[in-house]
Amino acid sequence: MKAPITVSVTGAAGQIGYALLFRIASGALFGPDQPVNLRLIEIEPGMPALKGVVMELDDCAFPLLREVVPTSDLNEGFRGTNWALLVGSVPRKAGMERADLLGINGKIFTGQGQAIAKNAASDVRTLVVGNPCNTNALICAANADGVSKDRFFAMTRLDENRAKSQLAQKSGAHHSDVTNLCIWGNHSATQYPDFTNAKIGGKPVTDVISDEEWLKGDFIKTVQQRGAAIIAARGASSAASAANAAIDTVVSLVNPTPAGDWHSVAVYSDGSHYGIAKGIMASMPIRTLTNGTWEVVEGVPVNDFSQGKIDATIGELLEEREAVKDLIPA
Ligand code: NAX
Repeated sequence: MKAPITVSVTGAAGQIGYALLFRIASGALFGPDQPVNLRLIEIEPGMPALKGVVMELDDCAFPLLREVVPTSDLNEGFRGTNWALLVGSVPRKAGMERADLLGINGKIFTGQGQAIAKNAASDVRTLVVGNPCNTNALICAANADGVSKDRFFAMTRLDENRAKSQLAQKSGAHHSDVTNLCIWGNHSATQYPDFTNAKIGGKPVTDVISDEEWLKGDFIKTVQQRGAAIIAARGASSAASAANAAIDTVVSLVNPTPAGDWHSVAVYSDGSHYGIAKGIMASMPIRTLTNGTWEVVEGVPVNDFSQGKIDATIGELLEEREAVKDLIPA
């Protein structure tokens, strides 16, 4: 029997947590022969609900699930963890400015970064889902002294999956035939779903979908605004699809990327790729080499239209960093 992999999840009693934990416990991250431990982190008001979630996990009697630790203590929550999935954060309330939200959530991620550095396993990798996820991940990485920045990620996979689904529906293809779809930049309404390099059944999207006006207009807008459309329809924000995207992200970071393809995730920019500024967490085309190593895919063509969109979303990330600069140690 393999040694268990420990996964910590913050915001574990929230709606994404509820859609995520049962899939992790049933083997969706690491396969059907890999035991897992779960360390579930909530703030005090969330602990009663978390107790109920743990009772349900017990009642599933998952063969792969070894240990479940519910806690509001960050040191205990990140002890020995191999994967930290940071889902919990404070939602934006009416009247709250974006900068206020950045500041409130930013403080959560300084403490979590420090606790990860102090307690996690030496191979820890951290995926931030809680919004604003790129800048939260930056704060977390900057405060996790001694943990390499290439071990921090922010989730843009939901946006990639949404974009693939839209292209599939428009073309009549199956979404699994859509490849090479990169989300550039921020997980926000400025993100750029790059259709210019995407393929459907191995052919450029622009050869399959001749409606360029739709690609440059409604397609991008639909992907950018999909979260708001889900809220309008469901009365609650995306949860199952967000949990699914978190699982897809980890699976894609653990397994080699199929030849010629890439996946989207925000990584720490060292300033050497596509002219993207150093020191922000920006989504780019990523290829996983082996479990634990990845690289930015080089040479993806960026035309003038794409460059304008990438500049806008990178500009927003730089503004976000400026708004939280006090939380980022030099
Ligand atoms: P919920 O409000 O249902 O759950 C959040 C949970 O986090 C609550 O149980 C709360 O008690 C807990 N929490 C708050 N502060 C915490 C802290 N400091 N430590 C531990 N737990 C804490 O939100 P949910 O729908 O689950 O969404 C969670 C986050 O995901 C939100 O920030 C949301 O904006 C973000 N999303 C990110 C997406 C992405 O693609 N990156 C898409 C979906 C989602 O919108």
